[in-house]
Amino acid sequence: MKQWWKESVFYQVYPRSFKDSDGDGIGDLKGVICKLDYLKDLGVDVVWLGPINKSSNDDNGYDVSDYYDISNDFGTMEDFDLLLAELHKRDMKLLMDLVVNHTSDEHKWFMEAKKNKENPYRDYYIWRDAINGKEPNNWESIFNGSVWEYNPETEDYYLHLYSKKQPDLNWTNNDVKKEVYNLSKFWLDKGVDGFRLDTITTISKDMNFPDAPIVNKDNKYQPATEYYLNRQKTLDYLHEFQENVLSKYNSVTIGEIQGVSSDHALKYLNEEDGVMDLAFQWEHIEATPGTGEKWDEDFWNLQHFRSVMTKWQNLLEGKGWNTLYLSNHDQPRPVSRFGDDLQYWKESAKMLATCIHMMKGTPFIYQGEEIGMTNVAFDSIEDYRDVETLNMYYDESNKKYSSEELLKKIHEKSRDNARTPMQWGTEENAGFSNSEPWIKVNPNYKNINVAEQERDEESILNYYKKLINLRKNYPVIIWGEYNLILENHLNIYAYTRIYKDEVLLVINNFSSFAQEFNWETSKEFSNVELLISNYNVEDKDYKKIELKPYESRVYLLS
Ligand code: TEU
Repeated sequence: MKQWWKESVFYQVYPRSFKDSDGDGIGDLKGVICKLDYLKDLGVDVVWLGPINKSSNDDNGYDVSDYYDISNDFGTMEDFDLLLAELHKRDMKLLMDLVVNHTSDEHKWFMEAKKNKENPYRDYYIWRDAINGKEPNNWESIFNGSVWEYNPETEDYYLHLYSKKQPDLNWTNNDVKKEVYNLSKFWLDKGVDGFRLDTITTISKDMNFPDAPIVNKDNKYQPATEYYLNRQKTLDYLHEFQENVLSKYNSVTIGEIQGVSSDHALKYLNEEDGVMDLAFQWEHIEATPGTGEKWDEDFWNLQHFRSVMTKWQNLLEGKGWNTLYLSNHDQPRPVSRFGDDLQYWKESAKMLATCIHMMKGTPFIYQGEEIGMTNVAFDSIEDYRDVETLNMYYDESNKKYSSEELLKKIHEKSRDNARTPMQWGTEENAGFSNSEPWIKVNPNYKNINVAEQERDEESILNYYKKLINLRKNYPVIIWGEYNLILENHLNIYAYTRIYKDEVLLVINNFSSFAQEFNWETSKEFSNVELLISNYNVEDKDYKKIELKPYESRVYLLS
């Protein structure tokens, strides 16, 4: 089925870190507006804007205190309307983040709810009494510590899966659902083109709140995802949302579906009666497949990545549609994690982009990825801002680690790796702001920045432009069926895409060594065209190639 978002390229803007227009060190909406031509020139069709509503800013906007207003940090509703108009004028679209698993504790609903047990808003949230003078159960928050926080006014506890400033909404309450419908309609009626549903697979909880089994003896609190992730009720709520709101608009809905395995995915994503158009699955970027333990050692490897990508490509063939991404505001920078951010920085950033952009699905570029921005390693915890990172560092159960050990984990995994300011140029603060930014700029901005890469024809930025341009010119890149080849190769990820009588052959060397590519195929093609490569190659032999470190090649065969 043809849908506008299947042929689009999305770009994620993290508003705090994109471009500051008013000199307060925080990115803002006018900053985004002044960079729209840059995005258009890159080939972007849709901008996904991280949360911009009023917020208590404990989790950078993912704690909304007013769904109908814009945070002062980012500007005004007039700025927003202008941004939307300027996007539409350029034939681009806008996707907003919808954060409705929880609100901020400074949202008026919660301010009311916590006053007393009779308050009309009380049931908008989830409350339980203490058990034996302690928290109602042993569930661990995604951001460390207990999921329960004591409220002295009512002498009981409220639930927060994330930080204590992010109380969870009670989706069993019909009034909550109505509020969500109304606020979504407010933005859709303004003309926004869709939503990314933040942490949507956690909206239903097991309301009996049983203790979770003890898997971590050193910790008072235990992972409890089986009681709140991806439950049947979540699907029911999403069907209702679809019926009452989304079906009435030509918008796109993208769910963040952590914890949804591929066996379950079609319930969310099948084109017949799924509950969303697209989804961000997580399996391919999980560090410790299966455990979900973010700060553990990273066991990510090509075999795992390839098998997960292939599984999703095959699963959704003809039934749904994939998102293609390696980075977002919650993940370390892909070139640092999956490539080589030193010796083969340029080659590996381009290789990763090729691997993802030539697959079947809708590509998402996270700001700075298109110039190969890297992880950052601040020496002091004082320079970190992310609530998840800080909570981990100061958590009681992590006292067993030295500060150096904790910083090492943070250098590898912290979400702040993705949140340092966008590197626009060599001027002070990388051209992000003319005053001190809310989080330090990555010191490598003099070498890695947009201005430099606009000048350099061979830059990562110009390579992304070419990839996007190819997608717009070769239907095989959008519609071709994916087939894995060289299934067990230790270092090469190669696949074909087949559409009508054309075959796209995509070859990626994931290692820093030369590799032999040998494709044992009996097929013969009379036309062989090299569409793109991250090295200068003349060679037209697509069956046997001596690949250089991190080399990528894409051939069109017919
Ligand atoms: O993320 C959902 C989520 O589970 C993440 O917190 C994830 O576990 C973590 O980022 C891994 O490092 C969404 C948003 O993308 C994230 O930025 C928010 O903090 C979170 O929801 C709460 O709204």
